[in-house]
Amino acid sequence: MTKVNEYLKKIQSKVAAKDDGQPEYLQAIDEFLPTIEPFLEKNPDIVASNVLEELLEPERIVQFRVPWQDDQGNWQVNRGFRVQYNSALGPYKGGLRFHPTVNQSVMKFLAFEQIFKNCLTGLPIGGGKGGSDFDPKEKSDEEIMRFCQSFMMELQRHIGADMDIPAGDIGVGGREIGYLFGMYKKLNGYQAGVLTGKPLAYWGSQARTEATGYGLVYFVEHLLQDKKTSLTGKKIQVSGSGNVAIYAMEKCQQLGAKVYTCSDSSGYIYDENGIDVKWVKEIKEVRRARISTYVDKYPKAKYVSGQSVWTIKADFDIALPCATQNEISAELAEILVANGVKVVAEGANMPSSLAAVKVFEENDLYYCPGKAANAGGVAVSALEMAQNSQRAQWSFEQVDEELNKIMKNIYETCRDTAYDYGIPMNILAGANIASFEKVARAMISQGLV
Ligand code: NDP
Ligand code: 2IT
Repeated sequence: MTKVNEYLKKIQSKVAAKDDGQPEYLQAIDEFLPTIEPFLEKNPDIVASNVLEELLEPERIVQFRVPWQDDQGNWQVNRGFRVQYNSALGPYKGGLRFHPTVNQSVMKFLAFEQIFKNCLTGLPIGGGKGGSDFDPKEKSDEEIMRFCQSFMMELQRHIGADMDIPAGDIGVGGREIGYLFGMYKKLNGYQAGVLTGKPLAYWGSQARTEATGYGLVYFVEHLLQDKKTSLTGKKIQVSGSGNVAIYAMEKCQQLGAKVYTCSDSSGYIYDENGIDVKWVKEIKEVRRARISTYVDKYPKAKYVSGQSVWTIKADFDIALPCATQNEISAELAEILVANGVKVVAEGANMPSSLAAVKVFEENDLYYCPGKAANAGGVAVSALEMAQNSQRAQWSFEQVDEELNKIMKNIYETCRDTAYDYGIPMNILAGANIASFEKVARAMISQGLV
């Protein structure tokens, strides 16, 4: 074992001992640490500084009680979180997730990934994440409003336009951001820049709704162009049917690819004629209904209840997981490989298990990790902050063009960094090394704080 390898193992076991019982967080760390080994070998000053161990400790974690009243007058209580992980490159920035599976482990893995993702955008933002184990499903608008107001009553004391800027994630979209913003304003006065993903009327950014999905597809298009091909005619498999999935499907179709699948937590749709994205928008954004109702309009499409979309055995070129963490196990990854998939690009955060990533690497797929491929959402959030500071609102075309440039830059940074370390097309290692170097050097230059 080399000295660096020994050092990494020591750090890994320290974190494992301290954060025992946080499997998602430990998974993110286990995925990260081995990939930076070649960088540490060449940069002994970073090892000597022990900045890595400092980086693995979140700067601050806030946990709080969120009491709210349901429509029947019952008192309900949920748990709220904000993980302010790292501010070396700017104020904490990252989404809020409302989902029953939210706990400290999930919040920490998301915040950890966010540090490196935000760094890759090249914009001045640190890493954070927050949320609650509140389940927005089947709640009335009034219940959502009361919950968001109570959540913000506490969160407001920890955030600020130059301090920590939340946005959306699973279960948090324009409606929730609106209620959260209203309560923040009541308590602190109007500050446009305290949340991103705001509706356009009160200074949200054009193209923020589309940004994660569009950005994901731009990333894939830049990779394909590099390999002398394009999305035209490609067969695409998508999971999820929320914000990221919808706009990924839309952009794939605009660029000439055909999308056959989408899903929600109840089951999946396989439409041989290609998914009708407008109809999915109607189902999910307007009716807030289940994806099973897709077949009401397209009775020839197949709906399969209770199964993962990744169990489908058919010809596909590209897989875009856009639902949630660990949706692809090693077994499902083997099916993707057998289907002929050549590119896996993650719209979701950590949708592939560690064993699945290993399967992709062993079979020479182009594996594009979430922290690189789904950075478009937070990148446009940072552009929203810039617009809010300027008291200006840019056009859709201007934001979209900037988004595409940022995704190209992220792709090239990952590619070139991997190449420099003798691991060509290891986009995961390229992403981790390039962003770790920048964050670690910023931390060292700011001293032990
Ligand atoms: P949405 O709430 O809009 O949609 C989430 C989708 O994923 C729904 O179809 C949902 O189905 C499905 N899903 C969620 N949890 C589960 C689960 N445990 N099992 C199966 N399916 C599930 O969220 P987003 O589209 O915003 O987020 C999707 C992913 O993209 C997440 O991993 C998020 O962290 C990531 N992401 C989001 C960004 C953004 O800007 N919004 C930016 C970067 C990454 P159902 O409705 O049945 O729950
Ligand atoms: O995972 C993510 O990058 C997001 N949910 C978006 C965060 C943001 O601040 O826009």
